[in-house]
Order: sequence, then structure tokens, then C-alpha cells
Amino acid sequence: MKQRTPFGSFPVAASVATFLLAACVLPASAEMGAAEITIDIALPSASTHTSPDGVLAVRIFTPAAPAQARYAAGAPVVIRVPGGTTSGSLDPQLIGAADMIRIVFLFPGGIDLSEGRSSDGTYDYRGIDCITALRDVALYAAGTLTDSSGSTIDDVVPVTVLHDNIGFFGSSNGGNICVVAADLHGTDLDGYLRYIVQWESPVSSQMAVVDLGPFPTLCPSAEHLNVASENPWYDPAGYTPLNVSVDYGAVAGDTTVFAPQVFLDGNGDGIYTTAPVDSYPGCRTPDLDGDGALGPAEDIPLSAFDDGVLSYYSRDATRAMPDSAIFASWPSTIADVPATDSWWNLREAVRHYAGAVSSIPGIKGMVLASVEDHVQIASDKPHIRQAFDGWFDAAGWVKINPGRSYVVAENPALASRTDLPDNTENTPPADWGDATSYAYPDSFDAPENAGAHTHLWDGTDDDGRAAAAGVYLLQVSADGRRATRKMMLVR
Ligand SMILES: [Ca+2]
Ligand SMILES: [Ca+2]
Repeated sequence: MKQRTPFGSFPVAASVATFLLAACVLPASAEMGAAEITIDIALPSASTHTSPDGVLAVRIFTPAAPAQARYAAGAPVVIRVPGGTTSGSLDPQLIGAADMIRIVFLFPGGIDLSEGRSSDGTYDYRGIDCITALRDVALYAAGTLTDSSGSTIDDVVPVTVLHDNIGFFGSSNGGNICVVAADLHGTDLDGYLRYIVQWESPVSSQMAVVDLGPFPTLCPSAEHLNVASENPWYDPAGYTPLNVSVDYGAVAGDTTVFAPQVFLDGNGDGIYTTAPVDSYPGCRTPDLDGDGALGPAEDIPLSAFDDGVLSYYSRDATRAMPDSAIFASWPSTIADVPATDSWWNLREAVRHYAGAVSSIPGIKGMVLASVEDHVQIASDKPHIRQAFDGWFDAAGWVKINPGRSYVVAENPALASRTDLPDNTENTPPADWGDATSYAYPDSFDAPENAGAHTHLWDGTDDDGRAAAAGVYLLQVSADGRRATRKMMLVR
């Protein structure tokens, strides 16, 4: 699959989201590092379309003994769905929540090469089969489905499973399918699925393909430089819970190149216009004047999800394409408006909150947000707002980030911090443009005195997974000044 979005490859601060995840699922009394065991099972699922007994590869991380479970009554279950458009991996996740049962799995057709395991079927890029697979994993956690040996989860884990305390944790784009599954299979999941956590999830098509910025440069190999700029055609005043206002009037395209095939032709010359990046030979940037921002006279590259057959741009960008000359004869590799709508109908959370809330009365939503998002750059955070509004407008329970007291209880060293917003559930922020009023800071490190300091990055991303080899940016702030340096991760 060609991937034209920056998901999964973004250099990120390693600590913040990991902390938020732990804070979100850990009780104050949790013992970090409690012993756990790993159990692999194969789960028969119709989502594989493999007769007679197609299975999903599922891995369970569980407390090793009842005393290590979160509650005296047993252990709740959280099912973790990865971001990007990957078919999943079996790596450990939410490692701070060792007192819970944590489940990871591979979507139909998914392969984990490092583990030598795979799920039967064909990967449909978070489509209907993946949605069904997530349902079946949840129903296994609920004790209503059995593995390929005929065993329930209760038969294989050494703790009592709290079947009525199951949560989905959607990392970034994984937060979309969690809500879609809760809507489409809510009748089956009601009574089991209690909450969904969405970590900075891009819940509408424009957010998923990052139409608002930042924007990639064209670089050889695995270098990932981005122009950290908002889309100059984005108008925050045009926000709606389903889409945002971007003027795509300058849309143009060229399907003879790899990327970008679609762009906003700011300088109007009919081609995607770039300049060389002095510090990176071979890289080219649309930031022609090198001021670090993209203006209306510069080109804006648009990204798409891609299933190997078609590229799916945002609903709004796609609707603008027929007005562009190159789409007079619609390219065979780009999804048209009906195909685009059909694709996003199953991949945007924004269209499924109401159904999830009505199907599963009492389900709760938590939206994790830090001041500096791991991908999105728009300062009014419309993706966080859409996620919040999705739950809120459906009269569901929703909160941005765990409460201050919860976080401080987890880490008492944070008690002195004055920059941890204590949001009230079911209450929107007074000003979405003031992220520090509702989002967590990007660092929980204490300020340091003047002098030389040493810090170690363990080479993992916000999900605790090994980051890809390549160039990463290191940022240091002091006295209101900020310096950025490049560093190379070699594996
Ligand atoms: Ca141009
Ligand atoms: Ca510029």
C-alpha cells in the first residue's frame, strides 16, 4: 500500500501521550510493574471470510494473579486499536496499565512479521471486515465468543474478567473505528462496552488526511520533514461538527507523479511547485520563500488514504475536484465523490457518535489532547472539538483528558504544576483557540536550571513502539526561546 499521509511516521515527543494513556487507565493505587503474562489465542471470526474456521490473531496481556488485578472483583479489559492505516501489531501496549487485561489483535489479513502470526482474510483498511473483527474481539472479551480451542477468555486468564467493564482505546486514527464499531454493533456490545478513549483522533475525513496541516516535503528515503504550517485556505470560523471550512478552489492535480497527485495550486502555474531544501539535498519543499509557513501564493500538497486501488481524499477536497481541469476526465486511481463518501462513511467517527450513544446507553467518551498535537497543527484543534462535539451533541458523556486529581494521584510530583487543566465533563472549553486552557502540556519535566543537561530518548514513539530509522527533530525551549536541531536514529 502506498501511504501518502504522515501517520505512523511522525516524529513525536515520546513522553506525553504515554503518560496520558497511563493516567487514563490507571487507578491511583496501581502498582507499576506488576507481574503480567502474555497469552496468544486464535479467534474464529466471520470477518475473515475464510471457511470453515478463519481466525484473528489475538494477544492478551493479563495480570498474573488475582491480587494484581485492578479491582478486588477482577480486571477490566481494554482493547487497543492502533493508529495510522496499519493492519495492527501484537506489540505490548498501554504498558502502564498492568493491572488491566489488555488486548491487541491483527485485523483480517494483518501480519505481524516479528511474531510470525497473521489473521486470515483480506485487510480492508478499517472497513466493514475490520469493524466486524473489532466487535468479535470485544465479544471474546465479554465472554460470549470462544477461541479456536473452544475456550472463553475466562478459561485462559488467571484473573476474574470484568465482562461489563470493557473499553476501546483508539490511538490516533484508531479512534475512528472504535466509534464506528460501537454504532454498527452497539446492540451486541451493549452491557459490555463501557467507554471509548480517543487519543488525538482525526475524526473526520479532512482531519484524517491532514488537510489543515502540517504538510510533507518531498524527500528521498525515510526522511520526514514537514512544513509546520496551517493551511492558509482554512477558515476556523467555518467549523462544523462534520467538516471545516477550507477553500479548495485552487485544487489541481497530476496523476503521473507519485505524490502529491492533488494539490492546491497557490501560484497558479498548473504544476506542483517546490524549491530545494538547502539543508537536505534531494528534498523539495512547497515553502518557496522559506519562511516556515505556506501562504496563499504557495502550493499546498493534499494527502489521501490509499487501499492500493484508489486514493481517497477528504470529502470536501474531492467535491472540489470536478471544477478542476485535470479532473475533466476523472483519473482511474482517484476515488470519485460517491466512492469517497462510501469510504469515509465507515471511517469517520463524526458520523457515528449518535448511533453509538443510542445503541449503548451510558457509554462514556474520553478525548485525550495535549497542547501540541502529535500530528494536527491547527491551533483551534478542530479534530479535538469534533470528537468532543460528537459525544456532546449526541447527549453522551464526554471529557477532555483525565481530571487533574486523577493525574496527580497517579504522579504526586505533578501536584505543584499549575498548567494541568481540570476539565469538567460534558462542558466544552470556553475558547477552543486557547489550547492551554483545556489540553495538557507537552512536557511533564520540571524546569531545569541553567547549565548543561543530558536527556535520553529511548527511540520509541507516543505509543511506546520503536520509531523508524530516520531524521527526527529535537526541540529545546528556554526563556520563551525555542531551538530545533535534527538528529538521526539509526537501527
Ligand atoms: Ca503551482
Ligand atoms: Ca512560505
